Amino acid sequence: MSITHHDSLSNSNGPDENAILVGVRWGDTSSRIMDEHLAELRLLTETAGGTVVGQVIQRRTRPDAATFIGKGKTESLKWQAQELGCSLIVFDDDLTPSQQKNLQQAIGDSIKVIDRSGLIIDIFAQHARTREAQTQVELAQLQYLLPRLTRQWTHLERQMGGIGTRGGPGEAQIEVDRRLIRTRIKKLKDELRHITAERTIQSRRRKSTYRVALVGYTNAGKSTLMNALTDAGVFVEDRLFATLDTTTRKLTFGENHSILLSDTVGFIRKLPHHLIASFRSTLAEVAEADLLLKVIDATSPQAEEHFKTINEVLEYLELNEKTSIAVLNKLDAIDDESALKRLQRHFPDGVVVSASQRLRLDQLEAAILNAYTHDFEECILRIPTQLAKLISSVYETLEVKDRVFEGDEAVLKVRGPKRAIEVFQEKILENADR
Ligand SMILES: Nc1nc2c(ncn2[C@@H]2O[C@H](COP(=O)(O)OP(=O)(O)OP(=O)(O)O)[C@@H](O)[C@H]2O)c(=O)[nH]1
Ligand SMILES: [Mg+2]
Repeated sequence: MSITHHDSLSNSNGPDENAILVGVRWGDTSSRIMDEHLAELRLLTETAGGTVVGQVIQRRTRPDAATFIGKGKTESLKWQAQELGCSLIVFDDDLTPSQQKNLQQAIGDSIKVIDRSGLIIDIFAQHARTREAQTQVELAQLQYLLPRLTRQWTHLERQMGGIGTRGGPGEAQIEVDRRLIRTRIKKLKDELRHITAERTIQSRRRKSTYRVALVGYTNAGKSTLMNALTDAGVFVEDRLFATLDTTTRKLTFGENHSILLSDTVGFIRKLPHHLIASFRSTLAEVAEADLLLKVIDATSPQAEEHFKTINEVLEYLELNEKTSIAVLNKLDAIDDESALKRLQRHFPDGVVVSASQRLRLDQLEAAILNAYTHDFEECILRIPTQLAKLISSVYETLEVKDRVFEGDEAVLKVRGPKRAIEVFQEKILENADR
């Protein structure tokens, strides 16, 4: 079984798909929040290649077990979708496999029903370029698909293709049973383990260097900031999920200090858990970072919610305890002074910058340097004097505050990055074992 990957957005979009968005206002959700969530869903739908022609908001206290929005509402939704010439209905909330199946049955084969997770996975499938990203996306797709694989669904897919089914198993696999998909899932997991192992070897080589990772909501400006700080030339675009891979570059500043900076995939509200889990190997740089730069689009009315989302995803990855700096980006585009003030109150230690206009980047570098030196340690290294090379390498890397000789050992009192000291300690032990 294989997955079709598309070379460019334009030829993967196919004919325009008109879409209706469906949002449910639960109990205390304000209408402003609802509008903002649907605006984001619209952006997602457009990113996937659809055109939004209508939206439906329903008030509910809890989801209907069978159809999520209830039988009556489903009927009126069907009617509206037909009136507007839609081929697609997108739910802002996640549907259970059986809700999706029931809705699809009620609405009929000519209009496809998908949920937010299905839409996001579809966008990832369109944007995946490297082998690693493609493997991770395919894994997430198959895990999403597995409980939804009914005759109904496969029949639909054969008829329609397009958003929500793109990149999924194609016509040749329609009769393929669940066991085949499970085998494929296992193979993809093995492949990812392989990629992760390679990455571990790579990262061992870089072990002594302080690591900083950019994290943040999609479209916040992480890649632009990466380029501004390191001239990495990472692809930047005003679209969601432009970056699906990790790029790491060296950043040198201050008195010969160098760190590694990584840019990686963005987060979004309700990011499907399958997708986060599949992207673990891409997110390895985040896992290994000493410092996280949480990049926030300060022009967004949702900035605080975006920050919450970043933390939720990090919590899911069990990386929420890491030292971090909030970076409020797009300073040049903020016209509401009071909004900025409010944000600054919310993030008192946040650094305000403009990545694209390269404003106040020196303040961000100072904050990074501060966190970096905060991580410095002082300790005593005892090195046999015949290891002259190792001793001179200590002098090159660390600050040597004091030196005495005891027998045939040099006793050095050093200060420097924790990681670098640890690497020297390991080397001394290795030599002692010989
Ligand atoms: N006005 C303004 N726009 C910015 C700034 N930084 C980035 N942008 C724009 O914001 C959009 C997204 O930038 P990216 O750097 O691709 O954002 P990202 O966080 O890497 O996004 P993904 O990779 O899609 O998750 C682009 O259109 C950038 O030009 C800034 O400081 N000011
Ligand atoms: Mg990016």
